[in-house]
Amino acid sequence: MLRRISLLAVTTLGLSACELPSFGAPDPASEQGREVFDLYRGFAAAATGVGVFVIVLLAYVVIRYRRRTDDIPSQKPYNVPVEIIYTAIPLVIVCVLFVLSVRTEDRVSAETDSPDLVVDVVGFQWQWQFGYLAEGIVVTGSPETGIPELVLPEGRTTRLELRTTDVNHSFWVPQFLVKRDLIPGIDNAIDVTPTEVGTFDGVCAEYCGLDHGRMRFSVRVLPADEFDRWIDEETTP
Ligand SMILES: [Cu+2]
Repeated sequence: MLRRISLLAVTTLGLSACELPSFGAPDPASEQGREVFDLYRGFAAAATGVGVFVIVLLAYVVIRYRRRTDDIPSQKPYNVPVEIIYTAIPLVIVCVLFVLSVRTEDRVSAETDSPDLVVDVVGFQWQWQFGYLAEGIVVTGSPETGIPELVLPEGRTTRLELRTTDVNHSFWVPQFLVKRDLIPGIDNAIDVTPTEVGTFDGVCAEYCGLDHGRMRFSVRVLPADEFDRWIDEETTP
């Protein structure tokens, strides 16, 4: 029976490692998002594998040792080898997940020395402003102009410099799977390399007052040549 349980556990873990589902995460639309997506799937697969293994063991114990006679089963208090195993295995799992997390965090937070584009992202109560300072383009959201649009080139790395003029906000595009706070007095930045052309929703992810829920923006990713044309159009008087 134990051999069958181990076989089932190994099969479950093996299967989950081969064809990992998304476990509810959005499809990543950037290189950095892909890193987070893969890490998340690894975590979810490990948790599922451990969960299934525990449930199988519980079911085995409940069925195998159900009360069939009035005899009290063996009450052996210690089993040192088993205790070592069930302490060591979770430790190994936690260490592996920890190392994978640090490596992913390093890659996602890495800032290239030479970004292809720099956009100054300013959050304020309760709108966003996107400034392409080198190109002389500024997009500001307002109740009149509607949700502001951040236009980015596909396949190029854009540095987003994140500032706030009042309270804490947080820049979050769910399909980039990366979120970074805008904190008064702190210069935060993230690099994003979009891999999908399309339009994606963005929101403020840090409660910042009355109209926080309306502090939205959209991101339009264009193929690089179309992006260059967009810059030309925007800068042509
Ligand atoms: Cu907010």
